[in-house]
Amino acid sequence: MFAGDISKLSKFLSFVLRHKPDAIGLTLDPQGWTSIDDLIGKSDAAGTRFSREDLLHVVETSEKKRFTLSTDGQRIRAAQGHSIDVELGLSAREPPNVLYHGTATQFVDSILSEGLKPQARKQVHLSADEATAHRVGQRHGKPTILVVDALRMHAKGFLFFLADNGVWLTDQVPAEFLAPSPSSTTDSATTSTQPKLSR
Ligand code: HQG
Repeated sequence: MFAGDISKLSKFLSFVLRHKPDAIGLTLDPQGWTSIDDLIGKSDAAGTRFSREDLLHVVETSEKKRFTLSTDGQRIRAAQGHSIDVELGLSAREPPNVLYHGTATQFVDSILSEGLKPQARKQVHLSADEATAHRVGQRHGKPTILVVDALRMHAKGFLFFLADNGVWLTDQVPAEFLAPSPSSTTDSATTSTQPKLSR
């Protein structure tokens, strides 16, 4: 049984499945999958002990559905959020008319001048609804929601992908397709200074 807080196990899994599998000597296949037995064994050897039941508990209770199980239940991968190279094998699809990106207010000037970039991750993350975008933005400081003119981007040839957990992904969003949401806060209070990976 996992000795710590279950959210710590979730963060550990995000760390190895999105960013640093080699930190515990784990190998992901090109689509980001790894064997659950291997993950448990290598984690244990590296000092993080948890059971298959603990792992399934994290997968099932993750409100963001961060992790996906293979249909045979033997493998696991992060649904999105990678900084390492994986080919998730998602098909490009037509996005809704608009998508949303939640960010910290102090990043907005930079984003509106140079566009939305994936920073440390492989793709930009977009949400289908403003409430989710608000939660994403709050992770970095005082949130501002940006509206992405997604269908117009799509019409111009930009590709959009829908991750296993409902997060929309695209390589970048040029500034011309971005505008602050009218419902977004414009307060200037901020807490963080630089975008950084929290998971
Ligand atoms: C910002 C969470 C300045 C961008 C969430 C963001 C998501 C710029 C930060 C997932 C910029 C990167 C990803 C520019 C982008 N100038 N700042 N030109 N372009 N940025 O964490 O989208 O809990 O890598 O606005 O729910 O915040 O981990 O991306 O603020 O789905 O499962 O650079 O992570 O999911 O930060 O979050 P991140 P994100 P989990």
